[in-house]
Amino acid sequence: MEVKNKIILALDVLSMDQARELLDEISDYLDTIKIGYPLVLAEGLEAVTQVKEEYQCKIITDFKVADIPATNQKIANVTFQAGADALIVHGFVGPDSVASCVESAEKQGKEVFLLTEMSHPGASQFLQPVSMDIAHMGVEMGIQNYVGPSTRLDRLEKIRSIIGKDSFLISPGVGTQGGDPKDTLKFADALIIGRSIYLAPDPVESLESIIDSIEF
Ligand code: FNU
Repeated sequence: MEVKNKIILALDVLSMDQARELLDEISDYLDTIKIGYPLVLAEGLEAVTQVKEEYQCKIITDFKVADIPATNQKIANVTFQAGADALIVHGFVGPDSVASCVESAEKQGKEVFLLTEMSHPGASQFLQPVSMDIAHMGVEMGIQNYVGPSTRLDRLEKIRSIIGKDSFLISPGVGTQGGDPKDTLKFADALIIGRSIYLAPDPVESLESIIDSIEF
């Protein structure tokens, strides 16, 4: 996946009005937007369809899918039919659950991102002990796309070494959660950024300064 300016916007606003107000200002800088539960639970899955059509961008749906294979497959099918280009899937549920999403994606010409380790402090308790195993599982399954934390660069580096240089790794946790954009891009292909942009007094200025910090 190609990501303009190496920045994926996490569109965690709670209405389409807020989404449009933000995107009308900053969509020129972006071609990939991540939509998760906040906006979809507030406005329905149509939010995915609408943002994609109105802003001509790729949509990564962040549903962290983590159910049995049969249910995962239904979630993936419905999400891709709504226009999502990619779906973030939890790895800890095991290869059969992940495979059902991969199968759905392949049938529809879409993509799956495998979530290895999360970026928040609590991820160290249960997820961290298995996150490298999840990355290895992804490699064994032939998965191309991964999510890993910008808040623990030593861990992100390890994930990159497991998945290899040709895999595509996107990283949340930049800005508000403490991750540094430029340092994260030593290991990741693109950054996921939400609050540092949409809560900024001037989202354009914030985005431009992040882009400058990456380039220089
Ligand atoms: P911001 N997100 C995350 N950490 O933060 N999908 C993870 O490990 C992960 C995620 C999402 O902090 C989070 O849900 F797997 O405001 C939010 O949508 O920049 C975004 O990444 C980070 O938002």
